[in-house]
Amino acid sequence: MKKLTIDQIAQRIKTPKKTLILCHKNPDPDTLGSAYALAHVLNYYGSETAVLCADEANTKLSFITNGEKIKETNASGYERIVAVDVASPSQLGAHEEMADKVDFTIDHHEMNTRFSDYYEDFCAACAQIIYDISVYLGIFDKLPKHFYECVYAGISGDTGCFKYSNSTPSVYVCASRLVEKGIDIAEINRIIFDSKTMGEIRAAKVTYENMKLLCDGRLAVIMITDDMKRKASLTNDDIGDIVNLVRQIEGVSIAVSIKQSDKDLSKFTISSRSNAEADVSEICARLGGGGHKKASGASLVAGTPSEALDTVIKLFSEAL
Ligand SMILES: [Mn+2]
Repeated sequence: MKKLTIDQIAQRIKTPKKTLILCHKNPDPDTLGSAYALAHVLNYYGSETAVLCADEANTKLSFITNGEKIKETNASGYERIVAVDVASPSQLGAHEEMADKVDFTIDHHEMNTRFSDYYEDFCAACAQIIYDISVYLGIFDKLPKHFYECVYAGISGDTGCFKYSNSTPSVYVCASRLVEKGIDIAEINRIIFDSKTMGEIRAAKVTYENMKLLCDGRLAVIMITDDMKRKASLTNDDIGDIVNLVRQIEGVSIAVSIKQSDKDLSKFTISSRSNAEADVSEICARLGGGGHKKASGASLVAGTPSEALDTVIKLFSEAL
């Protein structure tokens, strides 16, 4: 596991090889934008590329994926495998066993487990690192418009449309150079932030009806069981962002969503957000997960939903 300098990662990228690019499970605009932006850089230097993810991308993000079915990509026959925005092997989901074969990782998570040679920078988005590499290589101006759209989508996604505390001056400098390229930022941001499916609207209704406010309203928890999903006809995409719905409530310091797996009812996925000082990545790390101080996730095995709920409430209320 070697830490790579920007020059070393640039040299590896310049070496043409048939390359498979891995995204993290439940793909968001940053992992997808980073993968497709990196593909453009690799293609520039003669590498053939394909993108693979354990879960299919939300159809509204097809402006990044070009509508490709990235869950169905054939994973064999590549000379090199790389991972973007992937903090640990478990983040590869069903492709976890491929972690051993990864040549290098490009990532921005402080909790990265460094499972391969890696290039890291703890900036707002992994896509910002791909931008930095393109600038270092001197090819930023030579790439197709889709590259600028992908980088912008990744950065806008991970900064909550440039409003989170990770929106540093360098984020705005990078965004400024992307806007200069004439990309349609209003449409990209509308798709990522202001477009909801009817399923997402139903998920919001279920969330507000079932959330629990604890610790004098400072902890908000929403549990979505498989049964609740069935009754309201909710897909995993529909409930993808519910943690942010309860995070909006005034007075809430920590928001947590718990989602029961539809494949294995004893498995629960936890997403957490901190509005204040509490470091949710520390709490998630205790469950074997991780992420950022203000946004982290983990998995939990429990006999029943109420058992999972009790564990989560106990852990997160301790942090308040
Ligand atoms: Mn990211």
